[in-house]
Amino acid sequence: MNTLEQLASLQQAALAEIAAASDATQVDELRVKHLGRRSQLRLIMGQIGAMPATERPALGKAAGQTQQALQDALEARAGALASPAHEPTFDVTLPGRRPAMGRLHPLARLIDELVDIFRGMGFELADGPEVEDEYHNFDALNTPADHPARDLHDTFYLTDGLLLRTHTSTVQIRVMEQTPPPVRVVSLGRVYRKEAVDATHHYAFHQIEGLYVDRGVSFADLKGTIEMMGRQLLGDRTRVRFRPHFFPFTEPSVEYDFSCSLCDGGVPGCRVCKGTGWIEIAGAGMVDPAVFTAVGYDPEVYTGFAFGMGLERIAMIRHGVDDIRLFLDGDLRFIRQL
Ligand code: FA5
Repeated sequence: MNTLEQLASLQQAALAEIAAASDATQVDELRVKHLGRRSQLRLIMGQIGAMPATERPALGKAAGQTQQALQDALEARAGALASPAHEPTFDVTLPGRRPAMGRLHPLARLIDELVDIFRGMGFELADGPEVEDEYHNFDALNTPADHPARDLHDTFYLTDGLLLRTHTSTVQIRVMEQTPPPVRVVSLGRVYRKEAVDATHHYAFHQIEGLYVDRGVSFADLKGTIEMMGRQLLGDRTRVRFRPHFFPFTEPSVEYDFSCSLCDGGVPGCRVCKGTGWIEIAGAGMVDPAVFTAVGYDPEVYTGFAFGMGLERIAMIRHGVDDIRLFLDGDLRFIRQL
């Protein structure tokens, strides 16, 4: 590399360093490095006197230009760093801003908890589609087209005989179609009904479904399982009350209530149980033999229980919330309080 080229490359490298300087101290250091007595530029300038006389004027001029360019750049950078744009524009003594922390929706937390409870009792998790066919939502569950129980589960019909499932009982059928007994599953998910919305009813809500089929499963197993769930969800003092009911897909059928976790037994005016001491929770029963026949299980060999429970109802009790719509509206002011 001849001297002219050396000067050019030195200048290029020094300008890049100066442009990258981020404070006044660095600018000063670069001034010493590139223009100081021991700088490379000074070294080159010192050697020019010994060069052939014909080359000296051009070299001297180039060295002077490089020196000027570096001086200008150092000054410009120092000026830029001192300008108001580089002054801190905030008060560094102010407390920091907290990052917004997300958290799980109360229904998502309840779902996780129920999964844990039932896994602990040996249940597996099953899933099924929200867009269902009439067969899985009604017919296989012993509810043919002319059955009056269909009226109670009026839903949103799609084309091609499809509908939005009205309950998670559809998953019972899907599991039994795929799996030979014994089965022990829970399924949690969203269901839909063409329902007038009020404080305790929504057109889209969540259910948990449980199904246990084996040889010799009895109503006592159902009671024990439900009681265990109630205690783990709402506390050890929780009691369960079974009332006779009707579902086409279970026989006998019940509705069950949990004792009120807020007043524990009928304090007049309790906002959770309305003073009755009990809260209606869900439906359950022993799987109807007609359902076993529909899925190819032998009803003479196998028995089983099933239950279906609304998750919003549980969340309402736990958090003392008296309007189901609050859980589903997505209003963060509400969700953040739970
Ligand atoms: C059923 O859906 C049955 N599939 C339950 C069942 C499963 C019975 C297995 C037997 C064996 P029901 O329509 O009662 O039953 O609804 C069950 C629960 O869902 C109710 O107890 C309630 O907690 C909840 N629920 C029902 N309708 C609504 C609604 N519109 N909004 C919110 N929750 C509801």
